[in-house]
Amino acid sequence: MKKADLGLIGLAVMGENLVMNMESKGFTVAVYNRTTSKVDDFVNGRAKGKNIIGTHSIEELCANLERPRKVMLMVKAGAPVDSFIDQVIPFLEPGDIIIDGGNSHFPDTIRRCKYVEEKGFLYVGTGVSGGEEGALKGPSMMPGGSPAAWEAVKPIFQGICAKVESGDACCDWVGEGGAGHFVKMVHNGIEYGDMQLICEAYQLMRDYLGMSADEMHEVFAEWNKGELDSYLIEITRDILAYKDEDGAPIVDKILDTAGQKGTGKWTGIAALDEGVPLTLIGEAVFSRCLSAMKEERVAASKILNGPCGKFEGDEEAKKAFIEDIRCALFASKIVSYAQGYTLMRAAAKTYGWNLNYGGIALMWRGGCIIRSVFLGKIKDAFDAEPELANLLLNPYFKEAVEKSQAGWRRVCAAAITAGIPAPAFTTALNYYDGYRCEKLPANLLQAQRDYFGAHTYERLDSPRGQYFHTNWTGEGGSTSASTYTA
Ligand code: NBP
Repeated sequence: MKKADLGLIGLAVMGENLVMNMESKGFTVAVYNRTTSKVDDFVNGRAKGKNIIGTHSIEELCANLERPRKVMLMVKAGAPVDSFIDQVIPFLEPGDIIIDGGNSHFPDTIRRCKYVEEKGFLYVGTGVSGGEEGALKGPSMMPGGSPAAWEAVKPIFQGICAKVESGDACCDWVGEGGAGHFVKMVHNGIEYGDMQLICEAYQLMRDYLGMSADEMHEVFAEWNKGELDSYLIEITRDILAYKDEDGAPIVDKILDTAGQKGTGKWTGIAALDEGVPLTLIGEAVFSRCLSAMKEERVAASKILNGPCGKFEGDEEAKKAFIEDIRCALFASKIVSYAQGYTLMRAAAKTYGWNLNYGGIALMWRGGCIIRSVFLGKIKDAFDAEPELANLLLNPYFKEAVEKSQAGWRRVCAAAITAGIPAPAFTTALNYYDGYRCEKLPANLLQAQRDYFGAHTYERLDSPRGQYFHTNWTGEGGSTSASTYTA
């Protein structure tokens, strides 16, 4: 058998399916797994008769690879990745490439890329999105790392990734070091946000409008035909129609406590580090945290009072309110992506990445969990203006928000009045109103900081960068604290 084009370590759901995908596109793949019985199960099962080489040691895996060797890790993020890097390196020659396709935290990828490059090899940290089906049929891929590795991995990655209608690949070089994993992290954060927005729409329909799962299924089916056309709206439509064995909607039987694996949290932390308001994703992460406090919430629900308002209106008014919810979802989603892109722009500056924002939208346009028609519009926006400071300023999105905002405001007001939580809808609206506010109350805040800590302030009637301190009480001296923003 000819040597393999790529060696893959980690035969769990993602690894196995990526291997099957690569093989189906004409690549030969060698595979290895820590628990080697899984290699045997795979080559004697799904991989039987295919151009897939099972190996039982890393040495054997590397010996079976064409040069430059490409060894891809699809293992649990964290220590296993470092451990495999050290196990693989002794069997590599200069120019060989280690690829990490797991959900690694981008600072780890920055560190690993440097480490592997210092040893004379190349490193790629790539986001892979789309779950099991994506891995098999075409994921969205977001590679970054050593630029010299891209030419060698490009034919494989662009061969197996998702394609949009035009045939363009949902995979392109993102940037150096941890850029690929950073973009994948923001993708996951946006996924948290999109899911939370859908859940808020669902709760308003269920609790405020008193709609059944079947009725909501119809609404999501309708929404999926328009501006909101996306994978997450589509699966929500299908979930709402799915019945348990007794014929009742299974969604009604699922415990309302959400899990999370940390990528949303990382995105929020990155935003805090960069000083970028990423409020919607933040609320999405905290909403999962609040949902996880089930027992506490059940107890509190018996103690803490507030309105449990129900919609009072005829069928026509109800229909109009459902359209308002659609508007709230759409406008909030635009805000979420605007915030996510602002974070990427800030990180690009911090880490020296030259990110292609339109290209990133294209990578997310197909194959991944947040895939949607909407991302095509984001690509258009950044293609038209690569230096666009905020998506909200693009003419298409500006108009879309303006068209949606009356309904969006009615939904936020109704949710607050009725006592139904809508943290993502409302934080998005607050961001919109804050971002378009020429004069925020931070003048008072600066006065407070200066009053208690002599932190200084700038004045409207003086040039930027000139700092003043007032002796507010007449008791302090004229010494001020140094002026910096942490
Ligand atoms: P898992 O994240 O469950 O990882 C399973 C693999 O990691 C197996 O090969 C396992 O070997 C290996 N592994 C573990 Br667990 N602990 C190890 C250790 N201490 N040392 C060496 N190997 C170890 O699999 P997955 O869901 O296929 O995900 C793979 C990567 O892709 C992860 O980083 C994940 O976050 C990412 N990802 C997953 C999805 C998804 O939808 N599942 C989507 C996108 C990205 P063993 O067989 O010997 O236990």
